Amino acid sequence: MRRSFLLSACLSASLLLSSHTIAAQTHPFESIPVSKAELPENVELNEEWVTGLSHPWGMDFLPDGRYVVTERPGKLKVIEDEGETVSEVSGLPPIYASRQGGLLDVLVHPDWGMNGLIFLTFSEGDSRSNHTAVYRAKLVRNTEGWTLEDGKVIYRQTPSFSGGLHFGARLAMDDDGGLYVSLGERSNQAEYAQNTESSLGKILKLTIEGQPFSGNPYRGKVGILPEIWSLGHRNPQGLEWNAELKQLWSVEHGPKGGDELNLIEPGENYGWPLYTYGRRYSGGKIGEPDSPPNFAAPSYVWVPSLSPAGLAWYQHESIPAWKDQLLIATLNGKTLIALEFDGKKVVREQRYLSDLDLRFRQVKVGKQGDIFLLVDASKGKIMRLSAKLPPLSPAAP
Ligand SMILES: [Ca+2]
Repeated sequence: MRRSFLLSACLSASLLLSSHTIAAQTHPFESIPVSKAELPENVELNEEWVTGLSHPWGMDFLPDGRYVVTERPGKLKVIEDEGETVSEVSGLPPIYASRQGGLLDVLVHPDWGMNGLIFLTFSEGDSRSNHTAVYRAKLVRNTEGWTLEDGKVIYRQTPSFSGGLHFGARLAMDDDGGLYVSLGERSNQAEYAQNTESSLGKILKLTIEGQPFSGNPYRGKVGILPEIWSLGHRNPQGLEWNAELKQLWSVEHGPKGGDELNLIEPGENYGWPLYTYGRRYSGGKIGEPDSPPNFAAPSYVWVPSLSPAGLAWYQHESIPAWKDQLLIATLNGKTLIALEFDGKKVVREQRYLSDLDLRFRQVKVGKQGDIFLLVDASKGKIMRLSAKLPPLSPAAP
């Protein structure tokens, strides 16, 4: 469905609705069982696969068995030799690293072996005016080491402003080569999530040149940015294209008691700040909990909030307990969540690794089914979960 909402209409709608009250602790997902769980029996945890990272934020895989990882203060690193060697990449653009901003996500183009392309999101500007930017460059290794070449900003979020919060910004790519970017609404600019002439609080679909993708739902519509894929987001920090299901999934930091999992459909409005579970962190009311039919309701909601910041589908055979489940990294929740589905409906939530007392920024699943967990701390690290090798079978008599 294709819809647009003018800012003024949205503001008056929210004023009209503000006299209603909501019960902050009730939501339609309360009956879904939630439990703490031990790691599946065949899973081995390496708590210190790569250490010495400062606030690792995003990670992706190079096709040759290497890895790239971002550190929010502004460094990009290549991991080689299965975690033994970590090298800094030179040639990054100027990054405004302050509060929640800095170097954020990284995505390796599937044809990296041929075109060398990677994409980065980062906060650009200064304390007076800043925004999320999408950067494209070639990641190459020359005689000096790893470096970025031919780099350029291919997209800038608008409007730029003076905050330090809710930059987003994850990257994902679908089978058509469409580049999705999840962008936050910059916190106290919540109404911009409904403003179709701004890219605050939106998920975009771009070409690798940063232009609106050809099949986008709002192309050719007056008063709507053609790069918008979906709108009404607060701070979506998890985004993944599921190539098997042909679905785009996102988690976003909601208000207090309103973190959401969303199945992202083109042209849908996910409601923020008009329709949301939860309340302001200051305690005040925001929107209505129940979405009317022309808004997309979340697939799942966490009450209380856990700050979901990254997600990855597990579709490998090597850890059967998690097959076809959605893994979610949480910051304040300090847990790795596995959601079990019946079709598109969540039917069970299990929470792992809670006893470690660590903030998890991102979870990634490698091509062999290994799981990488980015631990958010100034002395941060990447943990690795792998299926244990089967015991050697006894020699035949
Ligand atoms: Ca929502």
